[in-house]
Amino acid sequence: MYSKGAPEELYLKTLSLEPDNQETPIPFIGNEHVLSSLFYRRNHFPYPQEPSAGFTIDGLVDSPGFMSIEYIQALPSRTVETVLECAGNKRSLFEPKAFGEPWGRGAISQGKWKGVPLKTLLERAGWEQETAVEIITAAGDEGERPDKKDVYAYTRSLPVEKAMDPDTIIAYEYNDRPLSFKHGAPLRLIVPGWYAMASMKWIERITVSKETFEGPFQMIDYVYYPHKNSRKDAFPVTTMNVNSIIQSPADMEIKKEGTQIIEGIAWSGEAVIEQVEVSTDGGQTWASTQLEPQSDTPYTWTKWFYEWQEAVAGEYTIMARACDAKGRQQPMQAFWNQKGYGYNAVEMIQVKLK
Ligand SMILES: Nc1nc2c(c(=O)[nH]1)N[C@H]1C(S)=C(S)[C@@H](COP(=O)(O)O)O[C@H]1N2
Ligand SMILES: [Mo]
Repeated sequence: MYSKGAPEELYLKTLSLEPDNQETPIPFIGNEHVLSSLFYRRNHFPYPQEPSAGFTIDGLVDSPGFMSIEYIQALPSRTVETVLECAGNKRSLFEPKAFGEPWGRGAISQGKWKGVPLKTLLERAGWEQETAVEIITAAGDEGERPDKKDVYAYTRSLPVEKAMDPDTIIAYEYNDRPLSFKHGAPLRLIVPGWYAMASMKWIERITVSKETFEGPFQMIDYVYYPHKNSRKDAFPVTTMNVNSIIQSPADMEIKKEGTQIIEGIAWSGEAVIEQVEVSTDGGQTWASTQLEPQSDTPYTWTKWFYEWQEAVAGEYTIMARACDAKGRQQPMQAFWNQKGYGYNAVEMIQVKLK
């Protein structure tokens, strides 16, 4: 199923310009690979001046050096279709509110990425797999953080296990076209299953390390702090939670009574979506929806539909809840955390039928 609007009639929803943060118009997108021009944008800093035409690989490797884009494109490629979702997607729905970019439901998109498995590149460089603990990637964009004096480049690490996953790739193409600059060209990491802070754009350096990396983008940000004024019980943000969006009707929409189609998408970072249920009576009773999976990959979203027969005039609370093949289900209450990550409470909207 393809988007409802002609692509030239759809636009991103702007949150900020410097840095550039914009949402995908998610209610109008179907099961397709989202156009690069409609793919949400999430940046911590202004765009890098001159992205490098390859990256340096160093640390625990036999042959440190520069891997150029030409070298990488000549290696056997791998293509993965996956959702990227910002960990802050739906942050504005938290109660009490959480500070940060006030994302609605549009900090998510999906598409087809072509590149080379990170594993292949590590092997080419002769990495010391036995001693390696983490793979650190550093990008070309940098700036000040509100909580620190120094200038930081966007840098994060991946545990060796996730780095070794054949679907963790360094991508140079998106939807059969060269990757666009704003989405990380020439080379970006794609880490399917994890929230997208891990999918580093504009890669400049890859370092094989025997120590865990402690930069602010994983020790301060992208950490769940479950309590208001303390760092107690903190743990890192990694895999995407099972989640769904009601695309139509819109929240607070007024419609004519009669049969209604309720539709949306559902996804999970860990397994395929097995079931999506809808309630039209505020959660008292639930009905199964019809699923239209895009493919058998666990990484893309699943489109779902429900026909609400002969609904009569009144005000209704409509809910949707997804369940994945690992039995993970959306909770009624979101897991509140200071920085507002991973919101995945049961989707809830209200409609008035006349
Ligand atoms: N170099 C770099 N990579 C980055 C970021 C960034 O600010 N700089 N933001 C991350 C975050 S938080 C997200 S959600 C995704 C967004 O990717 P997109 O802008 O292509 O949608 O990129 C990730 N990779
Ligand atoms: Mo993000």
